[in-house]
Formats: sequence, C-alpha cells, structure tokens
Amino acid sequence: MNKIALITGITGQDGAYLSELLIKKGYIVHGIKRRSSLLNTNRIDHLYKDPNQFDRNLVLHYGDMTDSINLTRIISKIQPDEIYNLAAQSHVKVSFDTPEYTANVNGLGTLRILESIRLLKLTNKTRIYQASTSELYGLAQETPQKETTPFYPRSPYAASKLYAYWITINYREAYNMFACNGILFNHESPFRGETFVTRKITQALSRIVLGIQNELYMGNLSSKRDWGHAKDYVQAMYLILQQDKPDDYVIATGIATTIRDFILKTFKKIGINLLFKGKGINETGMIIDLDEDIFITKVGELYLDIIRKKIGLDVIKINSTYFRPTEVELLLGDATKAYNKLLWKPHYTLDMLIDDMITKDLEETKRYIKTRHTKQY
Ligand code: NAP
Ligand code: F7E
Repeated sequence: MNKIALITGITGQDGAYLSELLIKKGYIVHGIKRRSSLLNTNRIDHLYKDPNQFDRNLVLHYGDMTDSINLTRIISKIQPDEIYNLAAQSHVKVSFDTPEYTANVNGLGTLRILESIRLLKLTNKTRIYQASTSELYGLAQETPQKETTPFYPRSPYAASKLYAYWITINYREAYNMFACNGILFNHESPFRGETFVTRKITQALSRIVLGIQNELYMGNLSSKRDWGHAKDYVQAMYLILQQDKPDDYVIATGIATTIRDFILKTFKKIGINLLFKGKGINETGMIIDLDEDIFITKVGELYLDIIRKKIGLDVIKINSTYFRPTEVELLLGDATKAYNKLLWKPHYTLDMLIDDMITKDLEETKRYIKTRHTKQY
C-alpha cells in the first residue's frame, strides 16, 4: 500500500520539493491549493498528471487555511498517514502590513489542522509536521541557536509561528499525537519566491547583466542568515516524521553570511567584482572590475558589451522601504540534534546554492527576453 501524504502549501517552494521527494518514495501526494485568478502551479507542473488518469500520484484539492470546514472535509476524505503543514503567509516584511491575516493563516491555520485530526479520530494514524522557523529566535538570546534556545519573536510572522509551534506541542502532549516541529533556518533555491532576499539578488543580477535592469534596491545589508538549499531541508521534514517518537528539531547549516557578502559572492560567480562604500541609506555597490573569461563562460560573449558599460557604475543602492520595523540581525543554527538523531546533513554548500540559483535565473531571463521580443499580439 502506498503511504498517503497531505501537503498544505504545495504550490510553494518547499511544497514543490517535498512533493517530488515523497512521490519518488512511492507516496500518493495530495496537496491543498488556494483559488487564484491564475493557475499558480508552475513549481509542480512537472509532477502533475491529468485528473482523468487513474494512476495519479499527485492530487490537488482547492482549499484554504482560513476555512476549517474545507480542511476537515479534505482530511476526512484523504485519511492521510502524514500531513506536512507548510502553508503560510511566509513573508516577514509583508506580515507587518497584514498582521491579522498572517495570524489567521499561520497560527489558527495550524490549530485548524490539529483540531481536524482530533475531531476525525485520526490521532493514532496521522503524523503531523509543522513548518516552524528560525524567526522564532528573533532577537537571539544565544548564538548559535538550538532547540533549547529561548524564543524572542520580532515580527507578526514570528509571533504567529510561535503560536503554531506551541499548539503543535500542546496537541502532542494533550492527545498523544505524533506532531513535530521542524525549526528550519532560511532555505533557498531557484524556486524561492522573487521577493525573498536571495532570489531577489540572483534574479536582479541576471537582469542587470542581460541588460533589462539597471539597479538593485535593497534594505538592511548587515543582517546575517544561515542559508541552506530547500532540497536538503525537505529531506529533514520527511525524516522527522519517520522517527519512533515525535520531537522538535533545528535544521541549519551552521554558517551565517551577511546579505552584503551574499551579493558580493553572487556577482563574483559570474566574474563581476563589486565595491561597497558609504553607510546606511547612502551605501552603494559599484562594479569595479570584470573577469571577462568567467563572464563569457557563465553568461555568454553576446552580453559582454552590456556589462563593460556598467564598470564604474553603482548597481546596488539602498531604499528604506525594505527596512523592517524590527529586524532580526543574526540567525545561526546548531543542528547537532538532527545530525545525531535523524542522521541528516546538508549536501549543498552556499556556493553550490548560489550556482544553482544563478544558472536557473540566467536561463529564465534569457527565455523571457527571447519571448518578449518574438511574441505577437
Ligand atoms: P512559500 O514559498 O511562501 O509557500 C507558501 C505556501 O503556502 C504557498 O503554497 C501558498 O500558496 C500557501 N498559502 C499561503 N496562504 C495560504 C492560505 N491562506 N491557504 C492555503 N495555502 C496558503 O513558503 P516556503 O518557503 O515554501 O515555506 C514553507 C513553510 O515553511 C512556510 O510555512 C514558511 O513559513 C516555513 N518556513 C520557511 C523557511 C524558508 O526559509 N523557506 C524557513 C522556515 C520556515 P500560493 O502559492 O497560492 O501563494
Ligand atoms: O530576508 C534582509 C532582511 O525576506 C532576509 C522566510 O522564508 O526565512 C525567511 O525570512 C534578510 C532580512 O527572509 C532586503 O531585512 C535586505 O534581514 O529573505 P528574507 P527572512 O525575513 O529571513 C525565515 C526562516 C522564514 O521562516 C520566513 O518564512 O535580508 N534584506 N534587503 C532584505 N530582505 C528582502 N526580502 N528584500 C530586500 O530587499
């Protein structure tokens, strides 16, 4: 018998990688997708099969984390062995603009899933993974952060996830449910949403070197993040639900990098050297020189003239719109427990992650330019 998994947030970055992983492992994967005016299934289109086929291993259901009845109906119909609760309003900056909605989806949404399981008497059958986050550490009380580090949330997003974290533990203790928190540090990939900092940088880099963007406006360049690859992190989610006992785990690489250094590394990958000067809102990043051999190999000779003309120009600037009312300055994780108990270790280094993201963004931008010039309406 194939195991049955339900993934909320299946159309997101992690939902896509996790679906791929579980399907490879022989699962029938069900996903909850909210209604939108465009289809929005780009990240899972390669896994999707025509609903008229009988041997489907990926099934989508319309639903929403704010709709308890809908969630209960789907869970009742599917009777899942495992639920991965990944759906969330996941953008920290946006949570300051939509605090109530963020609390509803991320906090109460988690409660709705847990309560459905209880109501449907599936507590002995269904295991639950809750997508908890390093944002819980916020104003970090110790470094590196591990499972025992006290939390200090610094945004409506983090506060909503704090509720979700504790309600998951409460249902585990009160009703003996197999409910676990993965406290995942930042993880990125070519599938990362375009407004998160790493993807914003790799996408802007491709647009700048291919000649369709002049500058990249950024927020706080000094904060540090512990970045891994989403492909590695979904492996950890799966492992967390395969253990004998439910528990909570930090998942991280143990290396933190500033946003500024991420930008420097990213540009350097394709032969561009930047120099940062100035402070605060007046800080800028200028192209100071170019390794043409690397540029030709990574981007192509065709684009050399475009980048030559940008030497000596500021391509990175600051816009205070991207500052947050309260910032999380440093996140650095200690995943020793996961290394020891789950035997989980990341395969991707930061360099490999950046390579993967730049390669895909250059391909995508070149495709975009080509279709933009040839499309006829
Ligand atoms: P993501 O790309 O933003 O995906 C979020 C998913 O949730 C999308 O499928 C989104 O649907 C769905 N969603 C949002 N609101 C919903 C609602 N009201 N009802 C149903 N679905 C809804 O996030 P991610 O990076 O894959 O992260 C997955 C989870 O891990 C999130 O809970 C996030 O908070 C958490 N997390 C992420 C990281 C990280 O670094 N990536 C680290 C720690 C924890 P649409 O496609 O329609 O928007
Ligand atoms: O910001 C700084 C920003 O939006 C990282 C989510 O997946 O990971 C993510 O949350 C840092 C912050 O991710 C820009 O101020 C500077 O210090 O990529 P981010 P995040 O806030 O760490 C955690 C673990 C989650 O759980 C969340 O769901 O980068 N930064 N300039 C900027 N950030 C953005 N987005 N845009 C800028 O222009």
